[in-house]
Amino acid sequence: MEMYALCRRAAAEGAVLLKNDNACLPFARGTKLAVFGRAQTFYYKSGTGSGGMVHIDKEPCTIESLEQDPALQIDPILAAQYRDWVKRHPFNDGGGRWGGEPWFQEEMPLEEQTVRETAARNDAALVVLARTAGEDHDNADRPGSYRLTAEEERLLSLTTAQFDRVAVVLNVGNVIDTSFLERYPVSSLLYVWQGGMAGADALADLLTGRQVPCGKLTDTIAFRLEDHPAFADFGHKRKNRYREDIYVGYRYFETFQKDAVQFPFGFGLSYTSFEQHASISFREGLFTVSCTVTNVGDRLGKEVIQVYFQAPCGKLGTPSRQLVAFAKTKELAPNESQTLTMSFPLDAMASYDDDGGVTGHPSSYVLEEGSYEIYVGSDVRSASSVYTYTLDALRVVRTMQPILPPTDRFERTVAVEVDGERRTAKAAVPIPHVDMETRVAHKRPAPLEPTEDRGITLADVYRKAHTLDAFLAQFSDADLAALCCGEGMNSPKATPGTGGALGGQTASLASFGIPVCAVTDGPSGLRLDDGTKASSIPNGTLLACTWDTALVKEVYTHIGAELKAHAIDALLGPGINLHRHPLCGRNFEYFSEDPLLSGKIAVAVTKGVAAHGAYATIKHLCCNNQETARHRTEAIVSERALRELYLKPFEIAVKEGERVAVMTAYNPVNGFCSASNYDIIATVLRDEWGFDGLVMTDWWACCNLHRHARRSRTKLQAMIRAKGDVY
Ligand code: BMA
Repeated sequence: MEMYALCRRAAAEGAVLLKNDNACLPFARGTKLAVFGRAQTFYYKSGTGSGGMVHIDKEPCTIESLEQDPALQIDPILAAQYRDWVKRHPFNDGGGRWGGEPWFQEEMPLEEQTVRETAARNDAALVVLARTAGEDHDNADRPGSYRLTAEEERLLSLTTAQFDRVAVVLNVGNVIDTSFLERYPVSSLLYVWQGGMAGADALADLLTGRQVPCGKLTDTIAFRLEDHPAFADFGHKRKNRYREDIYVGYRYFETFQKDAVQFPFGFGLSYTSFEQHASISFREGLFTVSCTVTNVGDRLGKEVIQVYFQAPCGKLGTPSRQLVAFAKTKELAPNESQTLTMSFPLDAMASYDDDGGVTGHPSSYVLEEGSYEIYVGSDVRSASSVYTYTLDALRVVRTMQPILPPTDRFERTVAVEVDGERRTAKAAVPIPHVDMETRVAHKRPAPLEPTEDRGITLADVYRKAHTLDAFLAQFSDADLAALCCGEGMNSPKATPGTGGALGGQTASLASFGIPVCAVTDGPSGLRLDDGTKASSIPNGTLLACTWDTALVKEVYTHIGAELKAHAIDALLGPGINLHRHPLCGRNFEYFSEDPLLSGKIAVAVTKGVAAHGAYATIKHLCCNNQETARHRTEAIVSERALRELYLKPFEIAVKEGERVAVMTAYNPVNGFCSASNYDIIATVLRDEWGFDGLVMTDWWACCNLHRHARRSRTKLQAMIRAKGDVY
């Protein structure tokens, strides 16, 4: 499918319909529609920073797409009033300074009389609210960011007072406060996120019913921001103790605070409705879920089936739900059925004992004895139990090397079972003794005996005419040092406008036949700072909300073709850090609060990019979960939370993806800068996961050789020691 049409379909498939009273949507053909909200005069195709900035021929604009749509009659008087007002209050891009763009654009004040007159002329109202965010800037718990501005509140108040049907559309990068649903009788609520170059057209397709919403939330939406478990430990400039531990998102809310949830993880409405019947079998350590979905409504539609489990609370304490598999139907006509098959191994339900062996098996993934409940459904809350697997005795699945002990003592959330209910409790985070310096010393590779230039080239190594060691032994120290440093942005040695160049950037390295490799951002399309045009695709959150790995792969296959056409070897994306907190400025690039979904979408991205020979760079390893003080704020995390949550998407992408490169994060984790973090790169990524691909740092990242040692942008031996490749 041609790229624009594909992006248009993808942008529609990732939209999430959360409310649709009295089938307000889709608007029937010929509906006279009044479009409110100054955000109609533009469209956020992505967030700001490196995850955006894709140059395209024509920027999308919501009101233009709606006016051009033959199925809608847009009120011309109101549209003119907005255009006229915006002429006097133009879009504020912060003067084009990096990170200068505000998160929102000022709302046009409305008179009650205007709304009353407009209501007399129209059948329904559409209210467009929009937000952006991005690199270097988190969102904030204030009007114009997470919260509505006074003008936006007034807009909702006046429109819901004058119109029987009001649909609210959110063109946003992050989840924002939707408590307004409790204050105003809004009929429909549709998250369209930031849908790339075709996003405004996709919105028209959804409002007219040409496309049926089938997106599902990849985050829990809580009524109150302060109920989010990471609320107290987010945004600090020096350190954040991850005291919520593994209880992030629905792992917290479904276990401890169900009533704080406005919309649950995995939830999304359609214009039609489905019935499902699931069965499950278990053979040789593998569960296979079979679910037959039937469209029992009167419109085409797609459904996403999700499989969750609840492990026994046991000694470790576990969440009430964990996503373990999912699949999406094809487009089903009314009365049409499709049977989806999803499987997962018993071992996928293991938990990691980082607590000095409270289960008797320290540093091990274990399956504690007890009942494992399997749930199947179309969101985490309504999924129903289809099977109970009982384990008579604890099983050790795998014993690991303990890594990266937290650098602070603090109390973390744990789950304890009281009268059959799981309650939060606090327990001291374990600080296992890990003598990394000794381990590093033992693993130092033997030095190569240098030789003179024997004329061995990289191509000879590729052809296996010579070993890599024989090739490298020819290098001078200056050659070796040059190989460890990239350059850019906009290096003249690589495709113009790209974010970085690495490999054979010196005459000497080039003489050994090492090509110059070009790398460029980003997750929402090729960012070419010289203005070269490229396809601007839907943002990461939107693509994840499709829950459709085949579609994501198809979109990124086109990105792979564009990379090849521009002689670019690696895309600096996908960003796969977890949505640990709703305010993180880069959530729009990232996928979800859930590690499995994040990992599986990442795998699809890598397979798409690889289709034409390029690499995808999974980033930022790890715990880049906020933008405030992102270069220096330390993430202090338990080993269990690292392994079960923050490393997990990277593990899945490395083990199941294709042509994967890795970018480490700016921030330190438990005292060590990610760029030079021996345990994350050498112990886990290289030794445990067997990754032998390229590991690059983030741009101008800091390194440190010892825990909490002074951080420096020149101490690259720390990066090399940790088995990173390129600074
Ligand atoms: C850094 C990070 C990365 C990005 C890189 C190159 O600041 O934001 O995500 O890929 O710049 O632009």
